[in-house]
Amino acid sequence: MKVDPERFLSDLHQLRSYGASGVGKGVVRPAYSEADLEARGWLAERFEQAGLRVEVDAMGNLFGLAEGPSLLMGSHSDSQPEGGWLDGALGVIAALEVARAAKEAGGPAISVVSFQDEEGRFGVTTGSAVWSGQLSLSEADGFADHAGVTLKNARLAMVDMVTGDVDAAQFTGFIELHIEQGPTLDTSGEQIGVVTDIVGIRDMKITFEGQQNHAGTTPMHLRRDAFQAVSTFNALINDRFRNVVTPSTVWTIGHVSLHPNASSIVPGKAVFSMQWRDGDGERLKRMETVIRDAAQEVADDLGMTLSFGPMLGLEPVEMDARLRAALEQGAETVAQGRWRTMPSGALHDATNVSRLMPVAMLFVPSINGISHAFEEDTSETDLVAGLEVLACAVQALGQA
Ligand code: HGY
Ligand code: MN
Ligand code: MN
Ligand code: MN
Repeated sequence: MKVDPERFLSDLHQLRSYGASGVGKGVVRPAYSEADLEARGWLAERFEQAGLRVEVDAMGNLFGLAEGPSLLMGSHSDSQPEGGWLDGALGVIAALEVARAAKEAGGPAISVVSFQDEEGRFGVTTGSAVWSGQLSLSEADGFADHAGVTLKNARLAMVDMVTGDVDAAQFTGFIELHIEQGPTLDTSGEQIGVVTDIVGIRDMKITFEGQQNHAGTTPMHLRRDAFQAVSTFNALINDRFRNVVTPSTVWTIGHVSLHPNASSIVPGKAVFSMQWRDGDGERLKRMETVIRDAAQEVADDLGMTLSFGPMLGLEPVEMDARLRAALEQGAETVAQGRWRTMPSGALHDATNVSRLMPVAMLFVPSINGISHAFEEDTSETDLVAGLEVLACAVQALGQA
């Protein structure tokens, strides 16, 4: 089976043109945005030209299906609000190239998918979470983005593309090529990472409500300042996590909205995202206890009302041994020792798909370890190496 690096790179750059940010190679292609729909329309055409049957489910997950039982490969093509050109897109285009090369070589059968809303405009990996039964469509429909748009309304933009459900039983497994999005491979000078496991995640909204007031006339000791509550809470969890976490545990307050968000008004309300990740499900639970207790303590001390929003959570998953062994064989053939096995600190659609079938993942380096930013990039040599490893692995697996 012979992949075509030029065709692969040209499609990768074409996909980047949908929602190009004009800064570096970055993209702005949130789920269900105009750029996302343009990209999905073009991907559907490319899937068809590759001899794949195009199916789109109610969430907007876009599939290119081979005849009969097939190995599924792919990722997502939506981006973060300030996204990199490769996050997700690499996995979709590499899968398309392997599917084309396999078809040209007379087999094995490879199907391709671009999942929807992996980047969580609405929820965490929403498209593959609904497809894998982790979430119902009606639950997902109730999710809203930061502007208050519901997923139910947003996905109406794709209604003309929807063809129906796609049955997971036709697939023998799922392999996702992705950029590492971290510094490990870039620092070690290795070209390939074969993933061992994907961390688990918890993501929930927390609200502190105090008293909106005049920033000039309200003495400090009389204030019930919602931002003070957030910053006190943050300091408290950082202190208390010390005897719960390991060096690979991460936690992030990435989104804070203050009301009314004006420099001369003591903020009366703060709604913020609390996200934490670790490879150990029990540790995620212990961290949740620390978070809830600390928030309650701060609310009591500062005279705030406290509320917790819905918590989205995914458990850590192990990669499938057979698929991983095929990727390791491909890595050795292509990268001759310049490769390693490693966990994934980022979340991926493979986590949800692992509920339905065996999954495995492959990484290529991110330059300076940067991702979820316009400057995200990977050398063409490493991109092609990742594609070659996928092709080797598919041949090592033989019939899908
Ligand atoms: O946040 C994540 O890990 C994923 O890239 N959306
Ligand atoms: Mn991604
Ligand atoms: Mn991402
Ligand atoms: Mn991901």
